[in-house]
Parts: sequence; structure tokens; C-alpha cells
Amino acid sequence: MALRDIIILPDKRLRQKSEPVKAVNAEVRALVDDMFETMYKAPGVGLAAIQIGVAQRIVTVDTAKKDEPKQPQVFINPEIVWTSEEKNTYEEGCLSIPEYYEEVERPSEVKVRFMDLQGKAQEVAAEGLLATVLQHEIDHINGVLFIDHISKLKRDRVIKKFAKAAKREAE
Ligand code: K1U
Ligand code: ZN
Repeated sequence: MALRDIIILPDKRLRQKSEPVKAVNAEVRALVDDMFETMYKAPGVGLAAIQIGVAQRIVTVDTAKKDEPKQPQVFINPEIVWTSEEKNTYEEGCLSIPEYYEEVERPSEVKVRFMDLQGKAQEVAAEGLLATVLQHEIDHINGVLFIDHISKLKRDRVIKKFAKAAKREAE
């Protein structure tokens, strides 16, 4: 296992659409191990492969609370196949936009089709935090960030702040 660097806004790779995984092989399993190590270390409740610079449609999630046993979940080529009419607002964060949190409204329930680590097709019905995190991560593999769901004023402000920080670091 290896800890990977998480890429940060304004890195252009975050706007890239990830490619479907063709076969679940040893390379994919090793990448998933690295993703969990990186996600737990951050710490985060989710991670998309593109956040460590790998443009493959792979997502890891663990929404277990601190006092609960770990509940690692892997979603390969995840696809939202149903969303509820009912909406839910959650204060989201993003490991690629550190220390910025904002309320985002999304469908409160989703059904997601995906492939598991055995390459078997699966479907999950998610609600609560899992539904929010899955939508956030599936956005990542489509090059969409949670700030795309907030007002333009707030989005422009945060993009400017991170662009300035990146410029300062490059100097
Ligand atoms: O994809 C990511 O950037 C990870 C992100 C996922 C997420 C969080 C909240 C709502 C939607 C999606 C994070 O995990 S940010 C860190 C975080 O929320 C957290 C960290 C430790 C404990 C609990 C939450
Ligand atoms: Zn994120």
C-alpha cells in the first residue's frame, strides 16, 4: 500500500472526465488499496481516483462513525440510475478544496449501479450521508466539483483564493 498525494484546486485534472475500468485486475486492486490508505489518512469519508491523479472511474467510501468499525466500500464504474424527488442539504467538504465547507442540496436518495472488486455488477440504494458522498464522488469522476452546486459568487471567491495560493507556492 502507498499513501498518495491528493491533488488540490486549481489542478486541471480535477476537471477531467475519468475513463471506465475495463477489467478488475491486480493493478485496480492495488490502486483501491492506495485510495483507502490515502482516504483514511486525510481523513475523508470518500475519495475518487482522480483526486490522486488517476483518471479511472473508481470511488472509495467509508461513512462509519469514529466509534464504529470501519466500513470500506468500493464502487467501480458507478452510475446513478435513480434519484429521489426529495432533496437534502448537507454541509459538504472536499479533500481537493481543503478547509472549505458549504451547504449543497442534492437528491436525498439515490440508486447506484456499480462493479465490485470481484468484477460483479451490483446495485445499492443509498440515503443520508452515503447518498450525499456517492453523488459527490460520482461528480468527481465526471470532472464536477461540489462548488459547481453553489452560487457563482461563492464559487468564484473560492477559486480565486486557491488560484492565489497555488501562485504563491509556485513562486
Ligand atoms: O471526495 C472528497 O473530497 C472527500 C470528501 C467527501 C464528502 C464529504 C462530505 C460531504 C460529501 C462528500 C470528504 O471526505 S471531506 C472530509 C470530511 O467530510 C470528513 C472527514 C473526517 C470525518 C468526517 C468527515
Ligand atoms: Zn471532493
